[in-house]
Amino acid sequence: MRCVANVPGRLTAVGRVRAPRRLRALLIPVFLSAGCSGPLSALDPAGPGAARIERLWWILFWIATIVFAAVVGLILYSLRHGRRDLTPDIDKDEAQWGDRFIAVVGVVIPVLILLGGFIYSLGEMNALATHDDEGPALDIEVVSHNWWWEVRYPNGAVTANEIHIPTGERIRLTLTTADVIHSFWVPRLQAKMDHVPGSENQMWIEADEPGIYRGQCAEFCGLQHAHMAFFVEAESPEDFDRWYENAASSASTPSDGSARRGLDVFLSSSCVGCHAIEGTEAAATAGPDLTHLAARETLFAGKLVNTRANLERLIVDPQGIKPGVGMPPTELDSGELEALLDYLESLD
Ligand code: HEC
Ligand SMILES: [Cu+2]
Repeated sequence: MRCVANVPGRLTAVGRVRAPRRLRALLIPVFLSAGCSGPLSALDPAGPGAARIERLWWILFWIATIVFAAVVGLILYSLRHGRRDLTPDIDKDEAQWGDRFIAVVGVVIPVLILLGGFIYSLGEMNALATHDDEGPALDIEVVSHNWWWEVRYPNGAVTANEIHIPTGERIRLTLTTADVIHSFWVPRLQAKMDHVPGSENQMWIEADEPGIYRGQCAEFCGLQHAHMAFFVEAESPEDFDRWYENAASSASTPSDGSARRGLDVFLSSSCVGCHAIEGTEAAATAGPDLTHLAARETLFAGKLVNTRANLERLIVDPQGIKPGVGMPPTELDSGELEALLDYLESLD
């Protein structure tokens, strides 16, 4: 009793009583992560790409769990039944069995498991990268910038940080960058892929159900990397078509007095040097296209909700909201500012 740990029977008895409770404590993080859902969870797939990744993840998880349990089991077994007498009086037969055991459990089984996992992963990677033979339903160009996403559609529609797609269709994305390396990642839809300076990468995305799927730049790109979010907005094909047609149309020139004055403020301030509004002479591309600004949910790559108050903050103090952002503050008198806001809010 003085020296409990040295008495084998005791040790296992103590171990047997305590193991389940300890095991349960060890499993808590496992169950917590298994319950992972939420907007950025790759284990909560909303399309066929992410579903493949989720399946692969669980297969690897269970293989690792079984191997871990087997190794721990063998350790416990050897603690209990292993030789206590370490004098080199080794029985010859036992030694031979030991060699075979090491060859099978230490070499053959690990090679089979690793090789199987490798081949299966290669197949999945290939499926995630391959496009449809008939060609994609839609080709969208995504140009990443410090720190926002420019989105260009084949019909001429240009938007920012919000990528509308129809559900149930395989959409091809062509990824390029205007500056440094960024990485496009919508965990609930697909694997991530980098935007690399000087080259063009392609990937596909597909969403099963209508919904808003959050994306995030996944390659550190400077001060506001964390505030470089975006959203994939999947809509039924009918809703998408409605959005798509409107998104390609020019901004209507306001007839109403204040918004009309706001257009003049826009065209006579620095704004016109960085932004485009289709249907006006503003055609610069240093900042997001604002043609249908009012139809967007968020501003500044997910940093702000699109409200009048936030639009005002963003014009007066962009550096206070997103320090380092490529947009300078603009000083306007209150009449000009109200008119400009009226105009920006009319861009739906
Ligand atoms: C030097 C270039 C520059 C000037 C001048 C400029 N902007 Fe910007 N603007 C940007 C950039 C770059 C962004 C994107 C910033 C980001 O999200 O990181 C932006 C973002 C915006 C956004 C948010 C758009 C979105 O979808 O997120 C609005 C609205 C906007 N600017 C309006 C204006 C107005 C109005 C003016 C004039 C008073 C102006 N900007 C002047 C570069 C500029
Ligand atoms: Cu980034």
